[in-house]
Amino acid sequence: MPGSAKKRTPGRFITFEGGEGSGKSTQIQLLADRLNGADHRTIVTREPGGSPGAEIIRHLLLSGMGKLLGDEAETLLFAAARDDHVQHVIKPALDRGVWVLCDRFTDSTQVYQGKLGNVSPGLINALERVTIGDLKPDLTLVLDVPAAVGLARAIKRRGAVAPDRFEQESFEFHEKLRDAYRQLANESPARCVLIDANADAETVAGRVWDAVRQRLFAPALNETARA
Ligand code: Z5A
Repeated sequence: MPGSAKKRTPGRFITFEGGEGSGKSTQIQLLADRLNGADHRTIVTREPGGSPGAEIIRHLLLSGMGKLLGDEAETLLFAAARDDHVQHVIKPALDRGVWVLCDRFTDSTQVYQGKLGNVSPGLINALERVTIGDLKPDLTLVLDVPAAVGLARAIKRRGAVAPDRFEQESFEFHEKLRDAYRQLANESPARCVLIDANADAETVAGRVWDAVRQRLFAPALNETARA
């Protein structure tokens, strides 16, 4: 009926970042359950991957094939996967008013290929402009655990399965990774929240929910109160 249609809540874009075994996949699902329970339509997705084309590239990257091509070519593969994912999954979902929860996004490229790799910020930023344009996450949750804790969790989960291309990196690499993520969260305080993820999953989920409420719900509640 004209004039009585409910105003659609805009979709929100939340990304999860952090090192190996920091608990992103666990927390993203717990947040999705909570948001679904609050009647927000959500999708959970991941990078590299998240769309059929990007999942093929993921397979290539995690097998170590991308690394063999060199640092820049591997970065191009991450960008190609992101482009497909953004065009076919993330943007359409946000346009439909769906909340998109994504396990890793551009910050992973900035940290892994940029701060820890040999790829120039010029190339990384140019690829970012091409693949995402002005699509920035509304909120990025950076899960922070000591490298030893994250690696122990990942090793326990993996069991007898062979480590992938990134799991093979040294302990020192994973410690630097943690520092780089902490620095990133410090540099972008308007978008990022650093979450102490060195606790049981339920406690961490409470911290994640507090951050989501404060950053994404409190402003809307304040506006309603002012109206
Ligand atoms: N990469 C890149 O280089 N550049 C890019 O642009 C992008 C990615 C997008 C993808 O790896 C790799 O690609 C990634 C960076 C690179 N490499 N690394 N490392 P992936 O997708 O295969 O894996 P991951 O993103 O690193 O996530 P992960 O290792 O699967 O971990 P997680 O998702 O953070 O954690 P989890 O699966 O939720 O938990 C791990 C285990 O710990 C599991 O058994 C849980 O049950 C357990 N767990 C979870 N939370 C807890 C708590 N709180 N206490 C105890 N145990 C817990």
